[in-house]
Amino acid sequence: MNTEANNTKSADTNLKAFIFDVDGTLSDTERDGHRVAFNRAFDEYGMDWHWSVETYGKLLAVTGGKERMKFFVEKFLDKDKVPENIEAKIPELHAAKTRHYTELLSTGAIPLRPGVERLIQEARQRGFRLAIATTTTPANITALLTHTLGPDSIDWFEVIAAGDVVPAKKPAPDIYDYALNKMNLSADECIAFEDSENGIKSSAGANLSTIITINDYTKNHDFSDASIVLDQMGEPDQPFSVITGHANSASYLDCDLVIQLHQQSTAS
Ligand code: XBP
Ligand code: MG
Repeated sequence: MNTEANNTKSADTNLKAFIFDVDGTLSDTERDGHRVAFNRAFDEYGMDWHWSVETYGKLLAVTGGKERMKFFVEKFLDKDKVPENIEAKIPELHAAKTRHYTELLSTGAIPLRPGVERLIQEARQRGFRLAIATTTTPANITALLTHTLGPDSIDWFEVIAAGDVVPAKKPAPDIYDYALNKMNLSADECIAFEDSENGIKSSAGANLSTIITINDYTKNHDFSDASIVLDQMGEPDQPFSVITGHANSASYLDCDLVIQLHQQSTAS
């Protein structure tokens, strides 16, 4: 069992900030959110593209919606099926996709994953600084946070590093480097939360300890650099399963366990 939560950061940790990925980590947004929004945009533009659950899993090899569409054109479409001027049309299509995605989120269709709200609230109470590092479009984060944690929650994150703010998206470390720089913190003062191989390549590339919560699309990814791999953050009445690593006697992810994992990985 987890011990009772403290109200302050433990004195002997140099951990200062939690940096969260969004898609797949805060919420399972890909299959029933982003994928559906892409398909609605394709329908709106009268295109015969349709990304199945399975195809979308392959397309997730590339992060970023515009980049993903380009990847689809280059690797999945027969040459004679490529629409004229598609490169020029992608930004417009992507804007439509963002509109469909944020509309979908506004219906409350996509909740946060188990344990996310609890961990964020505990981290705030204990004075940890919070940030976001993601490839998704800023409007998508605003919509997700507004319709899950409430509109004020956007201000809980002192840095929201997102989308095209860095040209090289994950797996490049740039988005994490950007967030660290904005917070004026070093990598060993922070910990990252990720769900995917591209995500941990990015966070580990920026020298951050990383806690992984897998999902259906990422369960077979390589997480050998992770501090721990969990099926979910878990709740007191909904224990996590440890895929790899050691949770000591904890059954859900709380700040004490985050501190322990951070200490172990920065000591090694
Ligand atoms: C998330 C993504 C995002 C979304 C789409 O990766 O790959 O591209 O699927 O977002 P990560 P946009 O969780 O590693 O950040 O369409 O807004 O680009
Ligand atoms: Mg992710």
